Amino acid sequence: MTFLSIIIPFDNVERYLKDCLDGLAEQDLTDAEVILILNGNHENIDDLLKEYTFNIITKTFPERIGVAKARNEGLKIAKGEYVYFIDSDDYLYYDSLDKLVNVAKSTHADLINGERMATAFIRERFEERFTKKSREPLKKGKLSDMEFSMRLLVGTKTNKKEILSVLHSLIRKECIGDTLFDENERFYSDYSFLTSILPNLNTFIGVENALYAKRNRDDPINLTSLNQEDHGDPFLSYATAYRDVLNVVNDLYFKGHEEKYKLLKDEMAYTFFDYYYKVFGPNFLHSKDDNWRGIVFEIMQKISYEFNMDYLSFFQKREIKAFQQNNIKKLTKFIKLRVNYKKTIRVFKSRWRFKTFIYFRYYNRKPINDKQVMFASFLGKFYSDSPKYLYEYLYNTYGDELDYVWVINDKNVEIPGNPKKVKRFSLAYYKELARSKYWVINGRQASRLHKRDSQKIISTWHGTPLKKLGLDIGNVHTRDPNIKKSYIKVAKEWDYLISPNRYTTKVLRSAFAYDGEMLETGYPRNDILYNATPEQVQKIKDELNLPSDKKIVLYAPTWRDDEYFDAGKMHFNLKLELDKLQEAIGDEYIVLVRTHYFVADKLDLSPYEGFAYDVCRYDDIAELYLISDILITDYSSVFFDYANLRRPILYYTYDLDKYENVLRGFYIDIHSEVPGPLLKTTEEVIDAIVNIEDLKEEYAEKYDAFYERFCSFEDGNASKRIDEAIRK
Ligand code: C2G
Repeated sequence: MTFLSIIIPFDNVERYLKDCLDGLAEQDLTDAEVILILNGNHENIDDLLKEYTFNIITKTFPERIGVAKARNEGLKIAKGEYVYFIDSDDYLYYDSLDKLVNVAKSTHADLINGERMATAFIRERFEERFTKKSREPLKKGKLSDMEFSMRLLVGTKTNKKEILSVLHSLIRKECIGDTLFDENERFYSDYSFLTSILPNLNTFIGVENALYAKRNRDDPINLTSLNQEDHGDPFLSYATAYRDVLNVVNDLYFKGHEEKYKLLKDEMAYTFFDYYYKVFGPNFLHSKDDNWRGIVFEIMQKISYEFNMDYLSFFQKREIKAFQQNNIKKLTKFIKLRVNYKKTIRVFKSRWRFKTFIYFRYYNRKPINDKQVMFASFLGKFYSDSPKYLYEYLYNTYGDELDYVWVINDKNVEIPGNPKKVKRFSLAYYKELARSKYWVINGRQASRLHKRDSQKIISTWHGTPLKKLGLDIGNVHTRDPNIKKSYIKVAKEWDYLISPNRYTTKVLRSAFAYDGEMLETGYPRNDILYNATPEQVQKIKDELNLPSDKKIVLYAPTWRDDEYFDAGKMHFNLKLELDKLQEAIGDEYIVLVRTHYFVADKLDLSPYEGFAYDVCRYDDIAELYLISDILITDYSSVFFDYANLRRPILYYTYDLDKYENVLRGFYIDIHSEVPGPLLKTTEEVIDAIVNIEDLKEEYAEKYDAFYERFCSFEDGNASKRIDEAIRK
């Protein structure tokens, strides 16, 4: 006998479905059937399904039939005593479904449900969000079973806009009868379905700590979910749907079952009010569209009579009364008062908010200096990369005709020409940012900044991508699950994006959804690789106090998305065994170790004095390329630049499988297309260095092809070409 039928409509994104099925696999599904409705063409799904041992029944529709019809198809074949709906992009956490099933088996209640939480994290990372932001109880004090269940039915704490949801509820099949979802309703079919079966449901139980993760998709451009789709005016559509549901509930209310409907109405009103108060109120204030304001005022006015005023505070009551008194002026005054009060408190509580406030309200209203260019490289950590070389070109060409500002956190760093130096996120930084006609940056600007219309952003980016980037990454393993959205938002503000080769042009367009102007000029940071004189190279060595009788190996690995202390602060485990290396090649070579600029750990290389040198804080890696004879890297973009020198490159890829298949994935086939060997152990690295001449020969042909594809735009004049293109 099947106890439970789990119905999953699957539309797209296999990796989301994997999270969903992985969550189910952790539940006890011995007397359950999983009904997967494949909605649209999915060729490779069978391989994924083979990974699971529970009973999966699939039904395929080659065309996209929509969630409502997919669920109906599931209902038609469901044999379980209970039905459970889960969406294919959502997932369960711990034993949440087991908890519901246990209650169902012991009570046979009509509806048993748990809590839904919205999150952008992948399943593997959900715990961090959950444990970091420990949840407050939904309502203080003890709730009755029915009260708690109604509360869970109505809204997720993090997604107030949802009115009623069938997700994460075990519903007795008998109570559903022949009721189906309305297939003409694209967004709100849950509402009519639930209100239709409500009269048949008498016993409700809400279960604590049974969590269901409602996924906020991480890429709103390519993978929009129904929830994230444009519903037209969000408040209007929400308020209209709310009013419709309310009408149905009111109707039922007067036909009996007072307790049930009163509780439901109160819960709905409570969530609706919360949305009104937090999101809609401020929008109402700031909208410039009086017509819209009039329409929504009217809708809110009707709804305002339904609120249970007992739940509201003194200030909240004032606003609702203003609706009831049809007094839009009074309402606007009240909203203004509370919004401004809240803003002021927030601004004075946090330093960065205060500075941002000054930036927008004061600096951004002053005139722009048309001659001013502001440069920043790697978050103000270094004087380096393409911004450095573009700056030097402009300074040498135009001298004092332009005004220059450098964002540099260590003001002792020497910069030729004495530009104004500001520390990132200092008040002076905001002031100069607001005045500068051009911002030259090599990464993402902070998403809270907004350039003015006449300001121009020249984004040089910082490397030919090997590892997948931005929207092209599958699951995001970093600390920030919303990183994809931030990529899109930030790239929209760029006016020029610099590309070193055709391949990068294509990648950057897709990774950032960028459709602005692309300058395929080569990288300013590589100009020096063509222009440096032997004297300049010797000077770099001398300044670093390196022995002149040894050859130099530069070890420059990248960072790992899943090794972090906090956002942007990464760990690095040095896996290259320097003792072995020193013993084997120490007579002939020294090693420069340079971790990625995200890495926060400090290296202790003191045991290898005279052999290994810490160059992590050295500003410009291009200068390190120039002095080194061999590069060892892994998945870092450094090898694309280094290849301009046509010197040997070794890949120390000890964690290749994980990096390639779990963390990122690559754009090119690292196994066949890179111009050097992939090495897994220190011994292999030693062997490669000892036999470097043979390797050079072995890789000569591949190196030529690689150079042609990735370096052929470079000739030492990229900065000049950028200047010309922008001046034009
Ligand atoms: N870099 C460095 N030292 C390292 C690694 C990187 O100075 N040990 C610098 C190089 O200039 C490199 C740039 O930082 O080109 C970007 O580093 P990647 O390791 O490629 O990693 P990431 O910052 O994630 O950028 O399109 C490029 C990608 O965005 C990768």
